[in-house]
Amino acid sequence: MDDALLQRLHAVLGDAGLLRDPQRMAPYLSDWRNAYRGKAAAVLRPASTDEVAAAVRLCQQAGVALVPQGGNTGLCGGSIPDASGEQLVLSLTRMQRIRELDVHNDTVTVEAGVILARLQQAAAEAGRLFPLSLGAEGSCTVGGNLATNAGGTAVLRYGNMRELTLGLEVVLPDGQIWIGLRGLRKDNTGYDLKQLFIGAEGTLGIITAAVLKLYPAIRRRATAWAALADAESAVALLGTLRGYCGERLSGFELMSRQSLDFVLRHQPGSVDPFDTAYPWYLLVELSDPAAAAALDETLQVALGEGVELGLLQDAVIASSQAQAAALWWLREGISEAQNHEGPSLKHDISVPISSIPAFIAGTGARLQEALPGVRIVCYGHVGDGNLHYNLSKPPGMEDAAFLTQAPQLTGQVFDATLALNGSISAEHGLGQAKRDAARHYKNPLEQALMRALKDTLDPKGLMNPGKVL
Ligand code: FAD
Ligand code: 2HG
Ligand code: ZN
Repeated sequence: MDDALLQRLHAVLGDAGLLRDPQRMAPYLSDWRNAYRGKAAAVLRPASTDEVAAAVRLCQQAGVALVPQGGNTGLCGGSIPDASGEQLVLSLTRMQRIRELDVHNDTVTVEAGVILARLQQAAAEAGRLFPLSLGAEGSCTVGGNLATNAGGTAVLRYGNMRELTLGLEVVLPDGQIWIGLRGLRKDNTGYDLKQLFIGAEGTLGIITAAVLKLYPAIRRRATAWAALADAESAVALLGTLRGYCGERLSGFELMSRQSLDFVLRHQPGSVDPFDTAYPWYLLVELSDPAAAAALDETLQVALGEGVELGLLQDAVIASSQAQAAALWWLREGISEAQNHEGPSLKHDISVPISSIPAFIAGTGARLQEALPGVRIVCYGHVGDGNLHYNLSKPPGMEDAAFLTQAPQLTGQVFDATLALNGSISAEHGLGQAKRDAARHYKNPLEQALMRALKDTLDPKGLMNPGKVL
């Protein structure tokens, strides 16, 4: 790495904006699970859009690659540099301003480094809801949410990040600043350029700010935990609940018994809501802006119908906010609990909702044949057709032996996904984890179109190289 470049960057960004000390750089160079590790010549921490643009221009002139990073909670290694030590991490975490909250337009303009939970809080203080909700919300940033087109537990009702975005500000790979911060719900003036950068995982430019949609604050919630015999029942129940509750159905999360077992084993204070073990569980939530909405009653009637139809084996409705939080913790705690069981092979797949039972039955049987005793931690946003179909080693197996099986196990899962016209990445992106798999599984014409866009916007290939494409 050319020292002159680092000196120029230092002149633009100052001491707080350029880290070279290995100890201070360390947290930026590995991910949450320690599954990906890289090296970097420095970590850049610009504090404004102009500083981002100046840094990008200098790197462009010097031919040095940049790896954008937000909260570093991504699960596919997208924010981690390669092993060369020649790349620079560009962290947006100092860009923390909520620039404007327009209550009458129901929009908020935020900088990329704002933590999602802080944005939710700001919306609540203004009597509004910012609905994106996910387990990492205390650490992930709006920029990362946009770059991965994040999903989470409220997509069923509000859509993913793509659907929550009206405008963007982006520093392009040549250092120009595209200011597309329009808070318009209607704008048919040609191609919808913001959608190019959402879900691009930092390969087309650096998102510095966004205009996001706000919704009415939620004043009433009802939360239930239900037990089921199989995934068919969950899919059938989704239709039944929608019929009863319509738009108020805002959460519909499925978990296998294996998933709950891991939480009960590893998350202190977690308690099984039932005395008996069941094969599958659902967490169902209704929500409404009207404080007077009789949600508990509606949920009771709807779940009663589920029992009558033979879809549910048992159900309990939370009688307090604390109980509701405890039920949500059984769901949100799965990801971390699985880390305690050795390496996990993560598969964030989606199939049409109607195909979920066939996916679960067929893939489970094939995997048990391939590796008897493999523990399938299947859970997720079943109302979106999105399963986290994660695998842990059979009890007693060595980590290394399990990892040698990874390619063939993952191949089985992805083949089954494709056979049902599904996607190998529903909400976490491709990053470095699934780049090669995407080459194999994604339609060649779609890949060629993506490559053409990349080459047009980033001809030198300096924006997060080695990720996605
Ligand atoms: P990072 O991890 O820092 O980066 C992610 C990608 O975005 C990288 O490719 C990076 O280069 C790029 N990037 C970051 N900021 C910018 C920017 N400003 N401009 C351009 N590119 C940028 N994800 C879900 O979708 N749904 C879930 O339910 C969910 N639950 C999770 C639960 C846990 C416990 C954990 C650890 C993760 C979970 N995730 C989930 C994954 C992760 O939180 C999301 O992908 C999140 O959107 C990443 O945000 P981040 O700020 O941490 O981004
Ligand atoms: C969730 O829904 C997240 O809990 C994380 O998307 C999934 O860790 C995972 O595999
Ligand atoms: Zn998820």
